[in-house]
Amino acid sequence: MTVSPEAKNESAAELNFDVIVIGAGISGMYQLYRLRERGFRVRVFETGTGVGGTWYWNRYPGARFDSESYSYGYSFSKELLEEWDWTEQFSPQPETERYLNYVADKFDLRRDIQFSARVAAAHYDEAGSYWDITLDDGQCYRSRFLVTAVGPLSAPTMPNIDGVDDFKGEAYHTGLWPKENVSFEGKRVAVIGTGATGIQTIQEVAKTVGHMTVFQRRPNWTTPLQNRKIEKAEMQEIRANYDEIFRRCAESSSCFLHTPDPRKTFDVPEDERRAFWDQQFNAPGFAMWIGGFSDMLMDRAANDAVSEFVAEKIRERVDDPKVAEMLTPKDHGFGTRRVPQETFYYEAFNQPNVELVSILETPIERITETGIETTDRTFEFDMIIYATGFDAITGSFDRIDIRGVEGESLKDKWRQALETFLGVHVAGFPNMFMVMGPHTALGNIPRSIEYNVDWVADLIGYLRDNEFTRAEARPEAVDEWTQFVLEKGEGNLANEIDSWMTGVNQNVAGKQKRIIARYSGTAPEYRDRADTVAANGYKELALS
Ligand code: NA7
Repeated sequence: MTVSPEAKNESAAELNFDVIVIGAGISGMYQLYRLRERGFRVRVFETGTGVGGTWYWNRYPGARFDSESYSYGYSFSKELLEEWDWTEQFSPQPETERYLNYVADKFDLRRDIQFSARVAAAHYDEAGSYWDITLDDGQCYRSRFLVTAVGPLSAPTMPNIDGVDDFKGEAYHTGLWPKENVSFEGKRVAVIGTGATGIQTIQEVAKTVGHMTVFQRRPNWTTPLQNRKIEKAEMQEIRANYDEIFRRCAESSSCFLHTPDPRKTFDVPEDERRAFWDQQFNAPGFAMWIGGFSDMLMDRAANDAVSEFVAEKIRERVDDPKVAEMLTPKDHGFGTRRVPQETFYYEAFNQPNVELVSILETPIERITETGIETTDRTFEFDMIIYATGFDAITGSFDRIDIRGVEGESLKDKWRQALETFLGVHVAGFPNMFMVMGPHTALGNIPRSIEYNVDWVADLIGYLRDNEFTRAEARPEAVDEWTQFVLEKGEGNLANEIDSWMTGVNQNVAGKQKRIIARYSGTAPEYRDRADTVAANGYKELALS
């Protein structure tokens, strides 16, 4: 049954579902599983034609995990852990997408997921205490609760460059990459953007491209990924070790297998310090970033020192000193933006068919029918790849017309001030719960997702068991949590830099100023606080 727009104000007896979940990525799939387990009637709306969210959309060449595969899958099902073999330390997108499809099949999730269903609007009805959800094809559905599982990095943004729509060749945004095979052979390809996505794309496309021109605005610090195959025997060992792996993730500050070294940079003698950095730099994954000295992101001199160490590594690998200089960040220190992981990224710039253009030196003036014009050159291309990122953290919310009590718009509210309770609740938006919303612990995202989803499932279960139909964060709880998040962000050098992590996107109107968009305390501290809220009967929420 769907609710006609005219029938919207009828009684709550007209509820189509207990809970509507937006998004069938890692969060939405698990939320569905948990809620269905408790007997709720759930419907998930998903824009794509398949499950996987990030790992459905980001099928660009070279897309893969930067976290160890076995620390990044679901941990909730022993059976699933028994059955699934990861074949690489850092799973490539096709394998991850297969994994998430396997999960969907195993737990029979698809029957409650409506694909090709983009949620256009979600309006709260105060009289009936329910949410009316409208899809972009006009269908309407009503549910008591709304869970947003929309992802912090799922609203792709094109660059605000004149003529973007004029180009007549092939054009792709990495976050909207087509399912069909895309060939680069013999083609003149432009890549705009050198974030984590651009770097994965560039190093992969370089393998087969005719000629590639990389348009770089600000370079990023990177470290070697050190990917390798996982053989069957090693997978058996990993499997036997899962309890320990997930325990380590749970105890670490950002849920990664890596954890900061408690020592301070300059307390360690220089030789030892360099040996430690060498070891971390050459270790797989985020060892250097997440596993650095404890003051790396708080002490400017410590940050300068580690940055200089990584700069040396760039100079060692890039043949042309001018190109090496261009690839070395000047405007931010190591780790203050998300550190992309690379495999032969720098070596790509030693290829004769790969060129680097700094658009800080020679800005792009416009995109034309046949290519790109900078202030000093005209380039002709067969293909332009936009690796220009996302309207992060709040962007996916902004793209839905979400309205709470008295029709207040969430987008407008957050433009005034980003305030949440535990990153799950927003005052004035009763019965709406966010998984991986702003101000939650992100870190190793699937680990954080599992915690968030369980917490939300417990809350919804509690509301049903106690016959509450309305739950809203109390203003004082929102103030206190927001204050806590702001305090936790103080002194963190990452919060002084423009990046998606600080909510800045020059391509989106109104997102030019830095905000504290993420919770930067530790995950254990986050869980302690959220656990206490639940254990004390959700006193921070007004329940009725
Ligand atoms: P990022 O990290 O936001 O990177 C986007 C890149 O695109 C970055 O190099 C930007 O330069 C560049 N960009 C964006 N807009 C423009 C315009 N208008 N002109 C030129 N260059 C531009 O996004 P990613 O997709 O790489 O990664 C996002 C996260 O997803 C990643 O951290 C992982 O956690 C997964 P800038 O740095 O702004 O100068």
